[in-house]
Amino acid sequence: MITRIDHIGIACRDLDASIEFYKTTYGFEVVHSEVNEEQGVREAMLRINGTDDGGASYLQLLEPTREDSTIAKYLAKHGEGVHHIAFGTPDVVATTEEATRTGVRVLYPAPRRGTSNSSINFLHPKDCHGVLTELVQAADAATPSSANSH
Ligand code: CMX
Ligand code: CO
Repeated sequence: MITRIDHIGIACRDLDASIEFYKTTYGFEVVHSEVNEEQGVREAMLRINGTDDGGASYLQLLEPTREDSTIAKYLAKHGEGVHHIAFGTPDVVATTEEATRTGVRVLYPAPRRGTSNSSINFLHPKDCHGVLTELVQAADAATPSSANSH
């Protein structure tokens, strides 16, 4: 089940320059930043709307940390721009299984660590009409089993 847009991921050559652009043009503020070495990114999350309880929507600005990373490869081929969309779900494993059943390729056999210790997986863009699609379960999202225990 997908419940919201979590973020739009944007590939940047210079993270600080992109942050400055979104601040100057729209007044968006960085609410979180981190380096995710597994994904090869330095990233900043800019909140667009919502609250901090996992219900917000963000822009995720992504700068590569190494030349062999996904974002570096994307920048070399396409230049800066929208890289992926990310849907929020309370259960990333169940949602990826639903996608697999419809014939869409899921990129990881099990979820990996995303921003702020979220659990993430990706659907292949070639199976999603050209859109790289991320599925995100927030770290504090209640899973169906834990929700039932209350
Ligand atoms: N959106 C749409 N199409 C894309 C794409 C994207 N972001 N990235 C690649 N493609 C297309 C390419 O254009 C290419 O199409 P053609 O064959 O028609 O030219 C095809 O997919 C293969 O592209 P590639 O450059 O050879 O790229 P790879 O197959 O090596 O990688 C993918 C593509 C999706 C497997 C890889 O980007 C990936 O593993 N993504 C998931 C991880 C990720 O994106 N991490 C960074 C963000 C982390 C976060 O959000 O927290
Ligand atoms: Co993302």
